[in-house]
Amino acid sequence: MSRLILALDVLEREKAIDIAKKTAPYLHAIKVGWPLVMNAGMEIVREISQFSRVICDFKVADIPNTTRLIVRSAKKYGASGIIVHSFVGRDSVRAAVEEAGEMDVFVVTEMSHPGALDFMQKHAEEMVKIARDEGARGIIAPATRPERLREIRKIAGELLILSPGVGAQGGKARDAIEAGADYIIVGRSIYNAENPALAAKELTEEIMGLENQ
Ligand code: OMP
Repeated sequence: MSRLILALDVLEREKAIDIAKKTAPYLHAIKVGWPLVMNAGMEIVREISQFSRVICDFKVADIPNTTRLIVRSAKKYGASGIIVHSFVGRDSVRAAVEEAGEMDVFVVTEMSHPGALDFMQKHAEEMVKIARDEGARGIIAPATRPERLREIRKIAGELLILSPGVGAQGGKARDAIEAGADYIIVGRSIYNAENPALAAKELTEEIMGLENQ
């Protein structure tokens, strides 16, 4: 079973469908966010969900009522998961989890880019706690800082850890998996590759190889 999630941040519908179809056999899920939805429309979520799990990366950061409306809409289009922020507070995360029902809610903690050190890193542990307390399915934590990933893993309990930052941002799949990530999120290194299916296949095999060591 693959532990790779493709971040499909391309802007054209046809390109997105083509890459999604070719890479899907090697993926756990496809993450669709604002860049694609703003160009191809929400129908793209329904289309891709015909052959892959789709996680809607909307990084929802709003009051509980608006959060509910966004989660309900993502569900209507067939998403299997949605990503929300927790710095807005536990009531918003709770609203997302309640509205999601069967759909998975993933909570952003410390992000993978350098700017995460300005604010998010200082509060990452509290964000993990909110995700745990409010019954989220998992969290997002940085492959670019395996040492932080390891700390976050210690307090994450049953939460799944989805880890972006492998490849273009400099993180390594091996380091993230060894630090406790359950899934790796990869965008540019796959969708910009000459052969995205091959890139996805190789990464998935690399991760599977780590499990067998
Ligand atoms: P690449 O850097 O191209 O591999 O893409 C990474 C993907 O993960 C993008 O869709 C980012 O928006 C997303 N991401 C991060 O890079 N860092 C984070 O801390 C959180 C996310 C995310 O929530 O998916």
